[in-house]
Amino acid sequence: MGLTLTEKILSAHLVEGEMVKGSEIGIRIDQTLTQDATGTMAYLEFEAMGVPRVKTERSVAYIDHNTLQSGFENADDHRFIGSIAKKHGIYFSRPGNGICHQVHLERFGIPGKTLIGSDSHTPTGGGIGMIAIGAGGMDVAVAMGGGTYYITCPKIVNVRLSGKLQPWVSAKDVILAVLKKLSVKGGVGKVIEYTGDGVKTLSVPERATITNMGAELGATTSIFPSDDVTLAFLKAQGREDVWIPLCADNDAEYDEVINIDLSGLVPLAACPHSPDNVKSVSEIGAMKIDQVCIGSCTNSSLLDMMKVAHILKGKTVHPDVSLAIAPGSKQVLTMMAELGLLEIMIDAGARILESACGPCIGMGQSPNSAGISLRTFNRNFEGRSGTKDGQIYLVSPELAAISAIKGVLTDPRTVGEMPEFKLPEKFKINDNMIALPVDEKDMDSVEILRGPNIKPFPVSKPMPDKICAAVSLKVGDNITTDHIMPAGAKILPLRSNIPKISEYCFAVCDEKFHDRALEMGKSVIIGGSNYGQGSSREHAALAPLYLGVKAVITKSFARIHMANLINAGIVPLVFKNEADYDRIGEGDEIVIDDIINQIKNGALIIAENKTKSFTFELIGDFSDRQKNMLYAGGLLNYTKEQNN
Ligand code: MIC
Ligand code: SF4
Repeated sequence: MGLTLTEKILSAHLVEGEMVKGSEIGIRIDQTLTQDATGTMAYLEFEAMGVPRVKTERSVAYIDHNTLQSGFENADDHRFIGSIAKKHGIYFSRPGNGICHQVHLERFGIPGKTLIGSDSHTPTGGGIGMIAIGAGGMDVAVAMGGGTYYITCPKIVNVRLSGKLQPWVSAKDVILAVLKKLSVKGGVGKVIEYTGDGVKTLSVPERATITNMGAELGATTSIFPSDDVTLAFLKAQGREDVWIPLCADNDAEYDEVINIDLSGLVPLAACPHSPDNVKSVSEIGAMKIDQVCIGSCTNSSLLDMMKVAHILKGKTVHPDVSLAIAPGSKQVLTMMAELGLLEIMIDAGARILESACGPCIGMGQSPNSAGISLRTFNRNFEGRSGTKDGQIYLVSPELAAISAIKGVLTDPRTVGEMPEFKLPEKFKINDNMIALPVDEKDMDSVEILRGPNIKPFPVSKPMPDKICAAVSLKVGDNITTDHIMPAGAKILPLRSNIPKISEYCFAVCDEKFHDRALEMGKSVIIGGSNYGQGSSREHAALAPLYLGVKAVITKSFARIHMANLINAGIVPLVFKNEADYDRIGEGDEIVIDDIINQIKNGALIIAENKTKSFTFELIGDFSDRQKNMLYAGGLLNYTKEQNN
């Protein structure tokens, strides 16, 4: 039997376990990336490991999230990350150079390599045939130190593409169609592998849009083959030497197959407040809009900007609409200037933002009250835009641009004939904003620059014999890390200060949670299904840790968040019978006796609701490594134990 592309790359990097689906495997990591909102913690953790020099083939630290500097905090964190990078062998992409995933694709990604990043949209690299996975900062720190990265050996879903996209229908519509089919939890434990004749009709930026937003499926990652289209892209980046051809064998077997005829797709939009709440533009109708934002790691490539400029040319943004555009990288922005696209956009009245995440993470451009905002981004969780009742629709750049002109949601197919948008044969290459690290022999000369905002991370204790704690919070299904640990302009600057940032923990769901949890001293959280979906931010585990949360009991977990909880030493447990969820209320006292042995035995874990006098069963589906981490009280303690 032949192999899938995923299996080929994973088995070439396998260092522990066997390629048995559902079991834990350890893989070697070739490249890592961090961004600034998760980076400070990741580098503090890397420092704590005492490894002088990163052991990966390439590690890059990007500054792209916390670019709104309304106080000293973000700038201090940038300096800290820059100095750590310089000392320990990490390339440093300076603020202004662009969004990590866009820049990494352009300048560093290599087909067939493994990449983990402390950001959930790291799978963007799958657009050029990498196994690129989002992870918690601690896992990235370990990988930088040469450690193994562990995942559940994934099931592989084959999305077979046939046909060709109709004019003005976009790669964004492909991933929205997949989200509609699979939902935000449909990808958990799976890799989405794209094959079929339709693949060759998609350019690398289009493929990257699809793999990027595959994160919203909860998938481990998504991947495209590396073919002539990949070669042309790498050649245009002056990096053809890193290209290798890669694809699945013809007789590869998949766990699931989904057929998509690209020719049959129509413009789509993800409606508030979930990326899988997908409707066609005609279903939604000509809705009046207030704002349009174009950019983010999903749709900020030069190709996207070419399409947008074509639509905006000679027009003016509708008087009732604000249009903001954030190009994905310095390379994209310079080429936009060179090709005259920037002038067209400025002429049309677009508000040009710096090459960074910007409004995608609530760093400015929050919409008006109850405002309807069309965004080319990947997440529309409630409140993420910074306006609690903002109504965010996720759409393609084509749809966003034409709607900005018309003032209402408009089908881009009404624009008229679509010219052929060809990517240039050579991109403008200037890596002057990527600072190189010093040689190892000179590392002592580099001083680490630490600002007062950087506080040590909370230390967890080894697992107690018994968990006996009351429920401090009960939440429903699909709770995102934006609920658990919100981002945005006000809170993001506190990413290096866990005591302070924890004041906002779960504030979206219950403003009193922080005070209550602190007062209780120790507690348990009850959640619904797909708990912790969304970002990779380990702050969504570190803040609860700081607030004394000992266990989180849910109907199911999202992958990265579950790993982050274990890394933090918080026990993630799943109801055997989902009906038990309804029988537990806030304030109920939960007791799990002899928890270490119960976990060790690997069978069902018996817990008791002391307040309501009943017992219930929980699943603790952990590998031996995860069990040991939990006993030790998290990954850092475990690593220290191992080193001793
Ligand atoms: C996001 O898109 O939610 C973020 C902000 O990029 C996060 C990382 C973070 O919270 O810092 C992600 O996707 O992992
Ligand atoms: Fe940045 Fe948004 Fe992409 Fe996250 S999803 S990396 S915030 S652009």
